[in-house]
Amino acid sequence: MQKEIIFSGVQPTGEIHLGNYLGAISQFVENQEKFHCIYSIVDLHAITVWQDPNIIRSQIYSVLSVFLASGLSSEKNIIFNQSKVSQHSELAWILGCTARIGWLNRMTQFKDKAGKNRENASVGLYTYPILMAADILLYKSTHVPVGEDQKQHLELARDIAHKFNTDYKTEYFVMPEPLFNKSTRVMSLRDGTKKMSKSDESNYSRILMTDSNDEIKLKIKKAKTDSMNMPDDEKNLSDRPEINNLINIYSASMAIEKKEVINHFASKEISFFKNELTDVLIDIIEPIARETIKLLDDKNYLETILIDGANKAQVISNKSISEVYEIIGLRR
Ligand code: AQP
Repeated sequence: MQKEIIFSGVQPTGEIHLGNYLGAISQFVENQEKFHCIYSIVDLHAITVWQDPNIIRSQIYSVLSVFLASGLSSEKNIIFNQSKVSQHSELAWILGCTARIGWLNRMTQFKDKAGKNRENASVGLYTYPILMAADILLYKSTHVPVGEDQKQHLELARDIAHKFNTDYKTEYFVMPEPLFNKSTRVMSLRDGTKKMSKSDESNYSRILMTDSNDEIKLKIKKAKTDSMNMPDDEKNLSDRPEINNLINIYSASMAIEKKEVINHFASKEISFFKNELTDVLIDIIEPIARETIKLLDDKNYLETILIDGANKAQVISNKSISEVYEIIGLRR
């Protein structure tokens, strides 16, 4: 195995959107050339919020199809769904005995996701970062791609690894380092202050990686903006979150600097910019959508990929979990 190992996951909580693609999957594709990568469809994380048993399986297949259609190789990487590898849950229990309640109480994502109805949130949502630590540490991952919202969870994984190593006088767990994404956070097309999300009620808030060209056109046309023309300076964007978001999407999609986008469209009408943005998005999404839809037609093939990935993941995770049991004085 190569020295540097990446672990990252995507929850099958809905259809993959442009935010998931620009913020995660396109980076996964780049990373597969440089690292040994383990990409998991983290279904056990997904059920921390209720998921319909009748659709979660098809959502797993749909995430996998977008992975493959975007260029992720099942040969170069280990790709599987988390529930197929029970060592994730086993290690999460052990690490849950290392993590401290005070540490979990500081996790801001739980506070955001549970909202005002905290007493009614699942215990799984609260202990989610421990399962994430297990995902990472099980494979001795050296790097974890993180956006702003996952930084705190990675820090927690490092704290858990450090405490485990100290408690058991070992250097067993590797300290995972963050790998910061280049691209910006993609925001909702209906509200530029809210993240584009699979679970947003409005279909018009997100562009799916399986949207048709007409749907992309319509969603960009309907995307909320203001009545001014395009800005000619980045400073003028501070109170225009929706236009700022569309410019960020253009910049990330074209892999060019934001400044360049602003200069190119300075003072032009928003409708002109929207048309250009639509073309850019269609160029990226059309081939991925076509391939995704084709792959979704062959569930046996998709299942084979997941089983094969899980077998490879188990070779590593089985060894790790046995070693961990040995360290804590138990035997499997
Ligand atoms: N809007 C976004 N912009 C950039 N990156 C994003 N990611 C998610 N939304 C955006 C990145 O996609 C990866 C997979 O995310 P996830 O499925 O694990 O969970 P999430 O961040 O909670 O994604 P969603 O789409 O918002 O799902 P729901 O609605 O279920 O919560 C991660 O790397 C994430 O940073």
